[in-house]
Amino acid sequence: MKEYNVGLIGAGFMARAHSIAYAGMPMFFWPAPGIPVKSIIADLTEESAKDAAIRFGFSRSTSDWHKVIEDDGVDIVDICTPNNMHQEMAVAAAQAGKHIFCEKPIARNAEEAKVMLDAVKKAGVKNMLAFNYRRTPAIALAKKYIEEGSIGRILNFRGTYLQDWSADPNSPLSWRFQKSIAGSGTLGDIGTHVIDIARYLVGEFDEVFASLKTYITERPVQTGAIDKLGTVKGTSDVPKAPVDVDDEASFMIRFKNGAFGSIEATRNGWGRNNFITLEIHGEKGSIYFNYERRDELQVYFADDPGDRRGFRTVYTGPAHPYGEGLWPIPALGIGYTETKIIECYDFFKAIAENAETSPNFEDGYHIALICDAIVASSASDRWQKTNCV
Ligand code: SOE
Repeated sequence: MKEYNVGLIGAGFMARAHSIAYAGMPMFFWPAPGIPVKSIIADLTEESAKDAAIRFGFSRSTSDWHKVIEDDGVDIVDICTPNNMHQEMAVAAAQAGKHIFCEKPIARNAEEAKVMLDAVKKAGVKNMLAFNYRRTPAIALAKKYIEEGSIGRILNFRGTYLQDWSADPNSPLSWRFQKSIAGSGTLGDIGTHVIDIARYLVGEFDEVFASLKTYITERPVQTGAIDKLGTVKGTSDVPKAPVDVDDEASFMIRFKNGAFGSIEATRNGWGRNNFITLEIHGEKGSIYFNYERRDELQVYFADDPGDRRGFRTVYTGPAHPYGEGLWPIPALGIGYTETKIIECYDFFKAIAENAETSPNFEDGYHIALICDAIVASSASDRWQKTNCV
């Protein structure tokens, strides 16, 4: 079985999730499409990189990410850094002929994303973005229902992604609140996950009408680069600096196929942790999903006899997409980790079979175009074409 050496850049919580996926993938999916070998990891300092190598199981470490890309033995470069680094790293990796797995969103804006897309196309390397939620078996099952025509032509998509980790004004000004690093706030960070799912299940966006809001306009300055996602609080004696990204992104969508949609995303919704919901209405039925009950998909069929109509709950398990590789009986529990393991499996499969990856940098570029249109719509208070072709 072919081994693929992985070079990982970054050592935060996403790097941890990816490292677990590399270790776990062949344990879940066997025979594996390839064996990930955790070869080298890069972080900001020699000390933190070494620490990460021990913790995440990499053979070597470096404080210079270029070394990961220049390493002849590395087959796959995995980018788990803040968004402002994605373009430079991905272009360098593509030029070195490495396959690329990159955290979402692809970049700060569509211009950067286009440079990345051109680079991977030119180099002919595999490229994938870590929009992991579409790999939740229940969402993959929703896709199956839709493709089979079970709920008919899609009329409406309603999506939410609600969190509360930034609702406290004293949670510090991490890179996620700085436009120069993140590109946008809630929109790029979590809104893009639902945009990815909407494109996956319904289709391409034609135009958007959006409202972006910033509720907490300054936050305590953070010392150190570690992204604690609101778990570390600043205090009133810590100086504050401005937030220049959105806390909340709400937008309506006209899909190219005629469906209508809406998405609301916030990181300031007290009481909501990772509340991704989807409600999809078709001409013949409906689908509902809530990530906080992610083993379940709710489906409703209008052609059920009148006295039997109602949403029914399907518990995902071995009979469902990816189920055979996961757990032997339904409802043992899909978690965030499983979605990352499935994502890793699909990426390795695409490499081994020389097949197309999904979502790839082309998808990422389109999502970036959509985000740019959302920003423009919010500023102009008008519907905005996405320019996705
Ligand atoms: C923070 O909002 C975050 O870590 C996102 O960056 C991830 O993409 C999401 O999966 C969980 O929340």
